[in-house]
Amino acid sequence: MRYELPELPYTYDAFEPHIDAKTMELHHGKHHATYVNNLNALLDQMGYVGGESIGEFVANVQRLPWPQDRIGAAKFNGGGHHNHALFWTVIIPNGGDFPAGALLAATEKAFGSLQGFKDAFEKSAMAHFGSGWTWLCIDWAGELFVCSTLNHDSPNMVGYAERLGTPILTLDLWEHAYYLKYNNRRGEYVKNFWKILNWNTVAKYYESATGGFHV
Ligand code: MN3
Repeated sequence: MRYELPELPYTYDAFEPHIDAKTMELHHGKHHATYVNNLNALLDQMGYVGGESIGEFVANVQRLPWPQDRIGAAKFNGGGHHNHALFWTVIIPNGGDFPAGALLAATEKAFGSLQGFKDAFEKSAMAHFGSGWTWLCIDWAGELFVCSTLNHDSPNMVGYAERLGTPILTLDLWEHAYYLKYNNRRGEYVKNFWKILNWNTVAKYYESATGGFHV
């Protein structure tokens, strides 16, 4: 079985006014769907027999015994599927509570405070040039770090990531994620992300990632 576009557990208008319904509809129904379709077509074309999770697929994409341009297409479309699939799970209507327990303690250890984390995340998102993603990850030593990646690269891509880590939170920085509503005002979009963030899910990812390093 090939990869599938995940169904969303909320409606397209669930994030108004922070993310508008039209953006959600195009983002999930067109952009994300296209990455899934392109990835599946590529796997068929290359006769790929896999079946691993999309996280495992992108982590090991460099090792595919394919021509470089095909690996590039797998990285782009596989990353597009992987990153969006994660993104949809870390947002929730009426979110914006705060981390608790082990995740809060780790956040304070790595960034000084919750506000320190938010500042670092916003700074990374604002400093990133062009399309990409901003991440909160956990590294091999269990330490949290923030980074941004280009296009659909992700921090779990062995051989591509500047600092390898397991992503537990991500924000889409592509203009298709915000341009209809925010135009060029990426900063406003990033600030409003805190209002729809699902910390409960991030905490679950944190607990699962600290059970052992896996990309
Ligand atoms: Mn997107």
